[in-house]
Amino acid sequence: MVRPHTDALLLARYLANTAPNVDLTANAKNPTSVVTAATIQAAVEAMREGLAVDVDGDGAANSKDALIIMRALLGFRDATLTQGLTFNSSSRQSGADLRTWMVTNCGLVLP
Ligand SMILES: [Ca+2]
Repeated sequence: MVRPHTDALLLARYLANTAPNVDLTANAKNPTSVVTAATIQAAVEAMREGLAVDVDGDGAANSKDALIIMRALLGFRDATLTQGLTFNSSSRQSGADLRTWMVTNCGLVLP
């Protein structure tokens, strides 16, 4: 299960981080998880390079995408999902389009 307070938080931290090999899992990892920080970083880098988390379709996987994923996992919809975000060059800009893309392409089960 993908959770906003662990998985989405880790994604946000890693997508925003510019320093390699930093453990960004402090207070953000499920205590029962045996996945290492290095494994998480490798997974996020693979998603970033393949644009697998380019939710808005602007050609970059970054903090904006992580925020959209976190909001969606928390149940945000429609205008609340996109409030305060800029989508100048994004191919997906509406809350409905973003949610559909995450369900279809990321396999997320959204509330
Ligand atoms: Ca993006």
